[in-house]
Amino acid sequence: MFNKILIANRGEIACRVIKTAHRLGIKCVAVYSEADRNARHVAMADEAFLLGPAPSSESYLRADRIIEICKESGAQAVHPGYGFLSENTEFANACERNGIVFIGPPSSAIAAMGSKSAAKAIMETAGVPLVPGYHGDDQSPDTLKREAEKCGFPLLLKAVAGGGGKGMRVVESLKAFDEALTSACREAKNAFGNPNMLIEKYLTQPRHVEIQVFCDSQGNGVYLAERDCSIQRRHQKVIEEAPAPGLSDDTRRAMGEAAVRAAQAIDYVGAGTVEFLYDVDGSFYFMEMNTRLQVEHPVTEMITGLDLVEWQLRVADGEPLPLKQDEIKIRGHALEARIYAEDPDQDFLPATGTLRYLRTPDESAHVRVDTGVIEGDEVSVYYDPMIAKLIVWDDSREGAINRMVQALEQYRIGGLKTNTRFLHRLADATPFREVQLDTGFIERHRERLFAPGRLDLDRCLVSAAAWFLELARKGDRIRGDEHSPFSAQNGWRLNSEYARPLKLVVGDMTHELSVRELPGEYEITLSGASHRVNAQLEKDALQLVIDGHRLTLHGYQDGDNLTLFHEGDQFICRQHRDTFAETDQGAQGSLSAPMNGAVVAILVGKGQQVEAGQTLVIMEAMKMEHSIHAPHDGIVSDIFFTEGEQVKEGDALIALATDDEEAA
Ligand code: MV4
Repeated sequence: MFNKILIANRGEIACRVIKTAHRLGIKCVAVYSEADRNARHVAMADEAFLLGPAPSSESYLRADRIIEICKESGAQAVHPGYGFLSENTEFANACERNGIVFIGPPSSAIAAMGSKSAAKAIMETAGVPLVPGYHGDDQSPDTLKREAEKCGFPLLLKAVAGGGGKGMRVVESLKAFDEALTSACREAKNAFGNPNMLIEKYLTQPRHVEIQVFCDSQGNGVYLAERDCSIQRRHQKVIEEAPAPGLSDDTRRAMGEAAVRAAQAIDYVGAGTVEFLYDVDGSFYFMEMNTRLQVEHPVTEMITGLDLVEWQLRVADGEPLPLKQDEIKIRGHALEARIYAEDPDQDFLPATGTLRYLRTPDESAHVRVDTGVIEGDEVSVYYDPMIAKLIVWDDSREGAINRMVQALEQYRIGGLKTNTRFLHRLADATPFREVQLDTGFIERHRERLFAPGRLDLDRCLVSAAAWFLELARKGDRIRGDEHSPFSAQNGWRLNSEYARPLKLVVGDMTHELSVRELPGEYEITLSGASHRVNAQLEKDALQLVIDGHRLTLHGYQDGDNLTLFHEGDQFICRQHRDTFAETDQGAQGSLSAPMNGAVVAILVGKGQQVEAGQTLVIMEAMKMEHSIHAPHDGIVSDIFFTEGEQVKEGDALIALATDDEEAA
């Protein structure tokens, strides 16, 4: 077995690989960018080397530098994780040329799966079911049209060089085919440098079911059950589970054996995933094969009890597979939720900032947290804004769902927006519990998933008031804490026989409460109702009894601001201090950057007349583009940045004068 490996990745997967490697007594070399100097994976490794500046192209994608560091550190093998160089054939070849073991498949296998049509040809030979359609080399419009007629409508045009949902187009009828083909080819040529198309019968409600396969260098191959990854948003997986609900043993076996045939058809070695479209009638069709360890591999580990990274290390070191097919058993059900720094209420705009407050659920045989961050870390613009993967297991799917709902309630993050409430809503949704799964789930249940918070406003206000009151009681006022609601500015004092006002601001609403301190409890009055409240604040936990109902809330206070966490939701408020003069933060009429990032395109010029909704600027952050639109008709009166410049959240980008302002 290796005595030292290099992990050519960052974040949770780097930490996860290090954990298994250390358990096997293998030393770990980490690599990091300047933005990751203090990252968890650097701290966990035995040694670490700086790659370069933050941008991936100057750090985690620098194959040459990584090879150099392997030589310098004496690492015998490289684990690429997922993303970055994990499916880069040149890197895999460079490792082989330099006598470094690439912990993954042969580069020939990676290359074979690189083209959709080539992959389908291989699968056809291997007897893997394909969606009815056409994937030939003859790309003449007449041939494609003839094949489209044979296939029938609706059909999907898919770019041969596309993937992950890019370069797909639904064609509803023969009449629409010519124009759709022309436009799809043009898009594919621009996006992938290859206009070639394949045609597939369009499945209207497919599920995404994928098989975990493992092959060793002695020609053995097994499947480790399947995962259902149908809950996706814009081709990003949100919640994954294993096994796929409702999949029969016969279908599991047929799908698994087809997946192993697919892998062995390309002389596969290592961990791989064969993705299938699973149709409502129980049939399944090859979609694509991923030649890396997937993000969602932990759900397979939870139901099989196996460590897939350990298998990767053993197989890469030339060992045979640890188990034969009939020794692989699955038990129970597992779910994984991907916790992201993003704002579901702003179309999942990536969030950046500092994890000022971070509390994770207690880990156990039922709950696992794979994360690359700790409290105080920055979530930067340079990389995927994943905070953690939350994985749960129980004897049944229902039990696992309940574990997930509970664990999400215990996952508390303060300091930046996250998707935990969205995940909680999704996991707890009746249609999800009732296995109404398909790739259109999120869109179909948009209403329920994105509805405003359901917390009882008055109870939250009373709880927040109790928090601030307890803060005072604990003597913060003695330290003259200027954030205390009892500081000199508003003359609020405890131990007074009179009721005193306490104002809390929620959004743009100011709520007036009045508080009277009674022996051992408070009387808090708002909206004409009085509540007897006993409260104890210990660190971030508030023990409350409100009118006899005892509960515990957790909170994160940042100066005047308080976030209370309850039942997977958050209640955010600010204590109102009379002396606090709100100022207009933004320059009048200016459009500011919604997050840290780079200006990639300025689509207007100074003095130009624009219309409401017109795209003015395009920014890039976390590998995603964000358009900034004109909020109203007007004239561009100033532009504050040039293309390519980095901007910070809140920076004014463009000044837009309304026509009458301009006329004045
Ligand atoms: C399809 C399909 C329906 N019919 N192919 C999307 C990404 C790429 N992996 C293939 N995808 C699809 N191919 C046929 N013939 C629907 C999808 C699809 C999808 C598939 C899996 C998971 C999520 C998806 C979201 C949208 C569309």
